[in-house]
Amino acid sequence: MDAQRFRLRISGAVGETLALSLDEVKALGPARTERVTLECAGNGRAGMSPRYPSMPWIFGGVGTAEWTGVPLHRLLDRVGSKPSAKEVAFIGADRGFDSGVEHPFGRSLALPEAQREDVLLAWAMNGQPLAPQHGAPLRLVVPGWFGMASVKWLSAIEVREQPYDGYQQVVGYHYRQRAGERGTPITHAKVKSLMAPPGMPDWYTGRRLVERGRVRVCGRAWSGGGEAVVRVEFAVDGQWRDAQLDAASHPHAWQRWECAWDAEPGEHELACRATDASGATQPATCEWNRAGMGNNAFHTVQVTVR
Ligand SMILES: Nc1nc2c(c(=O)[nH]1)N[C@H]1C(S)=C(S)[C@@H](COP(=O)(O)O)O[C@H]1N2
Ligand SMILES: [Mo]
Repeated sequence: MDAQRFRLRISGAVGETLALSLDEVKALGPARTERVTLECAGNGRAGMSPRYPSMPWIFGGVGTAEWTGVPLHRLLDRVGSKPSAKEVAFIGADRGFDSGVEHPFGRSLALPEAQREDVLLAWAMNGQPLAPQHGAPLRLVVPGWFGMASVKWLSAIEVREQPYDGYQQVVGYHYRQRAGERGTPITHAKVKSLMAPPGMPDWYTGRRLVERGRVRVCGRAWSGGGEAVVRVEFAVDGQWRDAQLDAASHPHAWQRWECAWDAEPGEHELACRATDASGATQPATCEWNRAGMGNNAFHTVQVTVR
């Protein structure tokens, strides 16, 4: 998208309809930077069987970045939402088909959620201008939610009195057992942890080869909805122990954890699991759902120690 010609339109149940240039968006108020872990709701889909024919994510559909932008509520305050307003819809510039239905990528949030101080209209990532693949020139960043809420290539905002019925809102992003059933909308990310597998890999199987002796295994843990991770456990062959966990220094960014392991020769299974402040923890296997969403089963790694 051409940043010079870019206009963000805001309309609907507002006092004033606007079309703002990128500079006008930046001038809405002081910039704010948030460190946010964004995870795709489909991360882990490859581990659910039978597998839905979408991106076959294993573990890689997650990352953490510092997003700089202006709180969306400054724009909402500026245009003045009507008392009847209930939701805010965000429409990206990209269009496509899913199951034969043409639609733009659009998502909505309830008004109070959209008014949170940390929901940003972001134009920078890690101190650099937003890259095209991450939504340049402007994207929404919704901390605590799975990635689909953070609409990229943002082109229009609609303040609504009726629920938004876009395809990605009502058909996509639900936990469902069967096609066509109503299901449960996907919102916040779930509690999850990953480890950096120690040693070196056998490429095809992913099994790791580790030298005997003291090994420091480290990883990251996060949760959604602003819940901090309060505990990470690490297991060797099913024997769980507490790992050392860094405090949550940013409310929506993953936390580092580490655990020492005295590796003894043989075949072993390593695992990690996190628990958040609400008490939610990771299951050994995640309940299947049709689109392969929200798989937060333990991360396990098979290791041969020599
Ligand atoms: N306009 C638009 N925004 C979008 C999407 C999209 O397809 N179109 N994908 C969403 C999904 S499913 C995810 S997981 C995140 C990915 O953000 P990233 O590419 O910066 O990692 O963007 C979200 N925003
Ligand atoms: Mo996603």
